[in-house]
Amino acid sequence: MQTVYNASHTAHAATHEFFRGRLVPAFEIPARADYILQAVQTAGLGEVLAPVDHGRAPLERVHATRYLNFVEGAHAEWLATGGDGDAFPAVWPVRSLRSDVEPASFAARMGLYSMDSGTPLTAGSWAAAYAGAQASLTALDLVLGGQRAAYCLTRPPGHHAGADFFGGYCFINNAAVAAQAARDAGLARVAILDVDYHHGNGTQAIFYDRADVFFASLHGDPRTEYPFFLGHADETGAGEGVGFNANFPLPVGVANDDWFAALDVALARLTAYQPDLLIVSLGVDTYGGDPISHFKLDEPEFRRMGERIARFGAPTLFLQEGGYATEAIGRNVVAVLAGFEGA
Ligand code: Q9C
Ligand code: ZN
Repeated sequence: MQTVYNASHTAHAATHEFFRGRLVPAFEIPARADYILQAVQTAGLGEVLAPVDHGRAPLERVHATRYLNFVEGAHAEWLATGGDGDAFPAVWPVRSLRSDVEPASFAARMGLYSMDSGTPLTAGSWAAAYAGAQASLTALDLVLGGQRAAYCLTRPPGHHAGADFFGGYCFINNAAVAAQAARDAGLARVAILDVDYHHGNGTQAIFYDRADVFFASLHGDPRTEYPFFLGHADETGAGEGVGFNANFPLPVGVANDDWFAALDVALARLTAYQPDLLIVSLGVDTYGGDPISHFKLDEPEFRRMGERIARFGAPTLFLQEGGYATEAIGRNVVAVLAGFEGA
């Protein structure tokens, strides 16, 4: 399997993030991608390619123009208005407050365009996220060109980012950009399988009222796990999209066979959908050793995951999402990809 590697990921390097109201050392760090790249190369998974620039138009197909403009210029604005280091939001337009009028204040716009304070906006966030979207589109091209599968190695991740907000370490929703690009290339039905520990709220929201992109997600129950405010089982789609969204919230502590039982149910739903392409939001924060997540998947289960996804039988695009057990992340990601290849 070929890997498209976003080498510009290093531009996004936060030292700290807010976690449960405290400033702590950042979890979503450049070393994550370095470990994965090393594991891809050590395993001889296949060629490693650079992203090809597809421009901004594919991003505009899923994100609001005013949001993209904001993220692109945000750090410079932060510095120009007296900030230093990384920027964090601190105020949000919650219920009863207006989000239709864009405020002039930079602090207010940080809140308008975000969902949490756990996502540092750094000097290189836009450059890294933009290049990551391009890497996703390049990996999609490989699959559209006839490859059985391709892997996009990038950070920051994407699945929490909505049409007009960042959060959960995410700025541009790579899975959504790729799914929309696949639709625009003529594929009739695209399925997104999100196996990251956290619910992919951004991806779900972007396609919630559409039948042409099916979103299925296995994740920690939002009653106790981030992102808390979306990801329940009764979210089944809206309008034309009713029946094309499937959430499988699982309790803290879920391990191997229980997780795979839920995967079987999710894949059965997608089998009935008969997608032309499967996009996997590949977070490996389901690993038992993950420092911020609470499932208990053992290392051998990641190979099993790849084998099971291969048996689904669709052309498959793997996109990197979470996974914070930094030293294990490379082994776990490559186990999924090698399992897929070997099946
Ligand atoms: N007190 C991904 O795995 N943690 N994002 C927030 C709240 C955010 C994870 C903690 C975790 C985001 C892509
Ligand atoms: Zn996650």
